[in-house]
Amino acid sequence: MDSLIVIQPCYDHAQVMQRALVVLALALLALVRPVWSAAEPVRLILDTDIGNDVDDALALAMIHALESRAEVQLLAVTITKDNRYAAPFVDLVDTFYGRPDIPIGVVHNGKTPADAPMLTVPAEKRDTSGHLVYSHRLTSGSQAPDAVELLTRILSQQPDHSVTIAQIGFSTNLARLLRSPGGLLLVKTKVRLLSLMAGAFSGPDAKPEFNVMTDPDAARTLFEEWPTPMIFSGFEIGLKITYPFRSIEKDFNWTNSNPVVDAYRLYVGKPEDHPNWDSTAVLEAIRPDRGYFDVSQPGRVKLGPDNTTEFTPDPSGNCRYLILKPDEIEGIRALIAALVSEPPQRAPAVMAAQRVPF
Ligand SMILES: [Ca+2]
Repeated sequence: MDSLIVIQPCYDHAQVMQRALVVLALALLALVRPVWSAAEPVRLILDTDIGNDVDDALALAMIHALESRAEVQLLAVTITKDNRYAAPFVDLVDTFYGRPDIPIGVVHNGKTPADAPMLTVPAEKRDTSGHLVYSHRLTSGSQAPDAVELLTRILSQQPDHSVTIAQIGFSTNLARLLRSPGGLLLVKTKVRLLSLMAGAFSGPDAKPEFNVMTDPDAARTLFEEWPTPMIFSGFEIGLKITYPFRSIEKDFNWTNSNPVVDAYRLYVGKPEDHPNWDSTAVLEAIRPDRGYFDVSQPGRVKLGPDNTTEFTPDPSGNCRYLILKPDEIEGIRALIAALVSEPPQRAPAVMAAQRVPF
């Protein structure tokens, strides 16, 4: 008689339970966000007086590099320099970096209306056939919406407490936003951080700073009424975090023409490093958790008698300011230069042309 082979189950009750628990755990893991997934890009609005210094243009190029790395989404650019070429210049930089549809808003009855070669020359630059070297849809700021209207529309469309604003010029637009109907509540609801290049915090010898003293009434309104956390990059920060001229010379071989390089050469006018105040505020806005800088204790900022910025420690205050770490200066300079000079994700809409000579 053939022997009867009884096949026993190869698992018992405890093993069944163990496997069920494993399956359940895997299912739960699929429902939650994996810890290794990328963070959401920072939703950023850039408010700039572009044209008064080249560091705004460097900061804008850096934003495009970080957007290519999915670290930031540039929602809009609003401008506080009341010059017709400021918006076309922003437009042509955005277009050069492959993002021609970023909304642009302009100030009306604003400060510093004077023309600036770093804006007008790239905006009008043509090749030997007469075509624009840097294409742009705006030929004048008059074709762009009002900055406060644009800020209101863009903020209204965003999730609550999701937007970071980098203000790297005067406070004209943001102060007007606060004073517009529903503006304060809109900011309180939608904005999570304001990172601004403004003031000077190096002690009693600190002098009035350009962004503050150009529109002190707006700065006073902003400092007293802005309802979210604010982080200040003071004058003393960008003074040390210069942009290296050797980067202008060596790091842009991937293109014959770059509007930011043109702007640098036109504005600086000689082969030297240049303070890069605005890029530090933008870097902190997009990468606030990297520890590039120390930050002060919380406090409040108010205007002194000569439009200096006076910081008073206060645990309930919404202001802090950046403090340089001496050992980090060279690293931050190199990082910013690498980002600013990074090629666009998509091919730039540029035709061959001569670089702007000194
Ligand atoms: Ca600026």
